[in-house]
Amino acid sequence: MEGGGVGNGSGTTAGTGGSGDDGAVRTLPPCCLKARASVPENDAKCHATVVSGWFTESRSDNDKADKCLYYNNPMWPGEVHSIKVEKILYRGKSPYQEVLVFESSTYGKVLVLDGIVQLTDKDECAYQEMIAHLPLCSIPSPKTVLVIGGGDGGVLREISRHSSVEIIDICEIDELVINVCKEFFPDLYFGFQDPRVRLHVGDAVEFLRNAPEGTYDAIIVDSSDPIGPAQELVEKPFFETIARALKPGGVLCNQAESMWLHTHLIQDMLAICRETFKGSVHYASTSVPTYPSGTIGFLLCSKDGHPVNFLNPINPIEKQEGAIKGGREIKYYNTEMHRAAFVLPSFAKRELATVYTS
Ligand code: JA2
Repeated sequence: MEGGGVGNGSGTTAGTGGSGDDGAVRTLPPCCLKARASVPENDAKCHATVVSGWFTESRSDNDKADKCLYYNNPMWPGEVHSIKVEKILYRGKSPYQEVLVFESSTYGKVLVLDGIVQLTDKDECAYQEMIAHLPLCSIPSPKTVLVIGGGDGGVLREISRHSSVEIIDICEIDELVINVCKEFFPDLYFGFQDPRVRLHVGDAVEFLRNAPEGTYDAIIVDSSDPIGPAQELVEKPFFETIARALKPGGVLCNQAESMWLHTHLIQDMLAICRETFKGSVHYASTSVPTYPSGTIGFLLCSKDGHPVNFLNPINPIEKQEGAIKGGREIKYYNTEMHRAAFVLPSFAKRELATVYTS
């Protein structure tokens, strides 16, 4: 499948700074991307390309594509993923990233940022519903919610099913993502039409720094992979600003990659969150066929205050008056899926055990 991939060269060691206080320099595992992502040669090759009717994630630019070389993404080395294209609908570039939208043969419309699939019509429900309802169904009556990223609007759509919610702030850095989703993904952009939504276009770190302490009941970090604009969003200072902005007993749900591909990254994030959040910290996952390895996870954290038992939702979606919003039924989430999301296979249990709380 893969020939000479991007990022298989040098530059694989760096101080992660992440979980340890010892300042030790250690070898980055293949999934820990930042050192590799910053190699300009790699950046230059990470472009979305459609060749012979197929989109391939992080394929090389056109001249290399002619030679049928596939350049793998440093976050999932040794594999590439392709989706059959019916029609390219949009290609553009913002100051932050390349944006591509195409109609696929089997997954409906697909949104791609910097060569990486972000969502498809067919399976977006499994991601958006879980990232929103896992935190919001775990606390009694969420009122103030912040979404970081999420410029497609899907997470807003799901939050708006919760009638207790009064304010939904969203901080998305890239206005082009919002505008493109408005045009091509009306079922997601629909989320922006809720009058409780307040849109802030800008940098999340700065937004959080300016947020008064103890503002939010829940913060949802719907970020793309930590290469490019989302790089800072897996680091300790970011989690500290999140914790500061949460109310006592407030919760964080953070996109946390795949247990098949990114154990080291998940371990680092779990360790940082255990230091930062004094309540509970858990990893949950959901099944998204168009993401590499077909699964993606979330970190669920609570600030000290009222204890939060994420594993047993006390604010069930079935009791939400506004749960069926705009006639759109919930497709994926239910209370059983909520509980099941925290059940880990044995290998992941073992690998996360060193940093896991039960
Ligand atoms: N996709 C997004 C987003 C925020 C704004 C726009 C698109 C995602 N968050 C999730 C991406 C997961 C990628 C897995 N490889």
